[in-house]
Amino acid sequence: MTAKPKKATPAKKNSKPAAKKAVAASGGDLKETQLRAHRIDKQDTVLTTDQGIVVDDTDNALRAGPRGPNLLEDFHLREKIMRFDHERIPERVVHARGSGAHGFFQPYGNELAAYTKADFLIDPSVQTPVFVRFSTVQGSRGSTDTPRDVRGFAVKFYTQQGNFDLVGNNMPVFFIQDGIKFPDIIHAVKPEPHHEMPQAASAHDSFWDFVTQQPETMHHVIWLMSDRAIPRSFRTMQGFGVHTFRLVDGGGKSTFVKFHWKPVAGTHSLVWDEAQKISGKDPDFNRRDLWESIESGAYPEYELGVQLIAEEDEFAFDGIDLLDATKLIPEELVPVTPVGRMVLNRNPDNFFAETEQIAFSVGNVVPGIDFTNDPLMQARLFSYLDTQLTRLGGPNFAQIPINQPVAPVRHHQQDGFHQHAIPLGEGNYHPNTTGGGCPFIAGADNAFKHFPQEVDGVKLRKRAETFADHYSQATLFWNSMSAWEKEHIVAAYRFELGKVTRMPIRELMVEHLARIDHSLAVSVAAGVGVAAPAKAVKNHGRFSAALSQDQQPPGPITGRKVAVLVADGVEATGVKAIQEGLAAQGAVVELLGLVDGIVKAASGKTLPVDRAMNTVSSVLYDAVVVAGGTESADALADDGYAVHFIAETYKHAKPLAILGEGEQVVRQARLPIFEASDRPGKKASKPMAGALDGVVAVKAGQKVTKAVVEQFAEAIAAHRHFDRPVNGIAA
Ligand code: HDE
Repeated sequence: MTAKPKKATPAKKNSKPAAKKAVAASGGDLKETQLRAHRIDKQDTVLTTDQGIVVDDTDNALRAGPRGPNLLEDFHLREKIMRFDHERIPERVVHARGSGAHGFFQPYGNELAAYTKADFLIDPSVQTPVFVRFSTVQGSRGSTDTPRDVRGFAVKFYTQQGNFDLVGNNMPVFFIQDGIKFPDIIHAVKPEPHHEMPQAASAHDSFWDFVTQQPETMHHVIWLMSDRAIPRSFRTMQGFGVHTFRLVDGGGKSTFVKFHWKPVAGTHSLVWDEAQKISGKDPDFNRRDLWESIESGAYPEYELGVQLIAEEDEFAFDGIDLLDATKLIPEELVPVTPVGRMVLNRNPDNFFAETEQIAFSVGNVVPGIDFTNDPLMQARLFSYLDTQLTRLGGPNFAQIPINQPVAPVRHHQQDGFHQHAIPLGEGNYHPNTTGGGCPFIAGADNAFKHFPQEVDGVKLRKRAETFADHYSQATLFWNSMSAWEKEHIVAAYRFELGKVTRMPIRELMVEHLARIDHSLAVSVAAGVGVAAPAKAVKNHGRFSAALSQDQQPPGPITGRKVAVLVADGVEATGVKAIQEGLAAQGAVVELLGLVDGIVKAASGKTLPVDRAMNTVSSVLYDAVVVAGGTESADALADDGYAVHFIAETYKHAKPLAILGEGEQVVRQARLPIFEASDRPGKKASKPMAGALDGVVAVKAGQKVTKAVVEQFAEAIAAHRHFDRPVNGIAA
């Protein structure tokens, strides 16, 4: 019997915007071609089993009579259930929660040709396809995007010389110095073994117990307590290779290198209260942002930079051992040279096939890039291959489409689970004559040659003495923060330690903090019920401006999300001016009504509502506009949700535009943005003029001019306005 093909429905969801197609064709196309061969296009096809047998019914199991038992011979049922039972593979033991994207990398010029023979870094005419996976570390695969945590920033470069993986993080240092401590730190931070709590959080006893017992964690932990641990978006966070690598030129000369990614969209974070609320309102917040930016053609972009250190300068940095991953080299000592850009311009077709199955490894390097003796890196060289063997079900995971190099693969490895290739011939060993000696060994020029570093030493288990200082760079970081960054760090320590149930752990942590900075320790102690510590050391006073997020360029407003609160009777001209003005700069502007559908403007026209306010939340937006119009303002002022929306926006230091009568709604929120004599309940009603602390106000009856829109756009670009008095705001 032949089944009739069902009528095909158009593949609407998969159709790509035109702009996207154009870029994908010029960059990232090698991988695109490669993956195409593996895609299964289900359009205009009939349903079959795994064996290619056409199926005539997938809604009813085969049974003996309509009310009878199932029959074992129903191969379609058996296969369907068997496949379902085995859909899950082990999640990554760390970095389980991740989001990925395709793109390309392109060097600006050939400056690095003097340092490396890695073609993809030195040929500006070549766009190398990349796949990037961003991740959190602690939580499970289904956990929230916005915990306080380190973010993974892993890039696979599909170069013509083979795959190079830069498996980095969004912080430039790591918790531990020796890989043998990795299981300990991860056990400590993961949910506690007796009750598997808390999920995606470091605020618990075992993490802080480990931290206080292992002071080498101090530098990374202060980064973790900073807003770097709650990025606004994957588009707005930096990335770091963390370890010192080597670049090796054609003549075999090595130069130490540290890799940096700098986001074009600026380096911006959430605030902690907001991050926690987002975890409930939209746990996919960062994943959605990445996906939507790419779908809309606002491609995330990062600049690759390198810090280069000559081999002979290995010991030139006082107190910094290049092999110690808990230390960074301040940019003031070694500047970051920009060498190329990475653009993420294509979303994966299938989450599991690509983002889940991708396998990164620090060990994947190409000729021209090499390792150092960093003891953290050395352990990683083993770990990634090892974990993937289990996670991806056997040794053939490099054959999974997303992991395949674009460079040809020819070797004598064979068999094992999931062998997809069909190797031809008899010569499956080297040397051979049966296969004509092939594949033969390449000449020195294009082969990977390990840097011939001299190694000599006594076998021992010992850290170098140059690894002993655990506090100076934590102090450097603290000294480099602006006032609001320091406030957020203190609040984070207070929050985290406040969740620690064992007082001795809190006390010990405060003692450690006193070795970083006394004022920091005193402020934290005051919040966690611990006595203020004695002064332990003198702050060295050094700082590095590059470490502060406040010092980073703000970036354009492309992709920032702006909510406009409207109700029936809204003054539409002002809304239109701000909507069009911001959209022209790439912002995503959404009209939020009290209910979905349309609002009737005061002019009689109708405006379409993008979303009903109760389906979203202020924490999902970067800036808010309260529209004018008496009737609209009355309705919004009467709605607790709308008033809360505004109060929360202000509390989280976000830009706020108040148009005309919209002021009434803002007054209802009791924000300290009007002159003291002008607070709610008082008679005077002078709205604030101009932009102060990110608040832009336009008086009733006045036009929303281009200058006003520009002022608001600048406030959005600056991201947050922390000079505001926000403590008294209930939100
Ligand atoms: Fe990882 N790490 N790691 N790590 N790591 C993994 O590999 C490990 C470290 C990083 O999106 C695992 O395939 C050890 C530093 C990222 O797929 C595992 C040590 C840095 C990702 C593993 C470290 C990282 C991982 C888990 C200490 C920043 C996600 C699953 C010696 C430079 C990659 C997997 C992705 C993933 C081991 C330390 C970054 C278990 C043993 C330092 C971004 O192999």
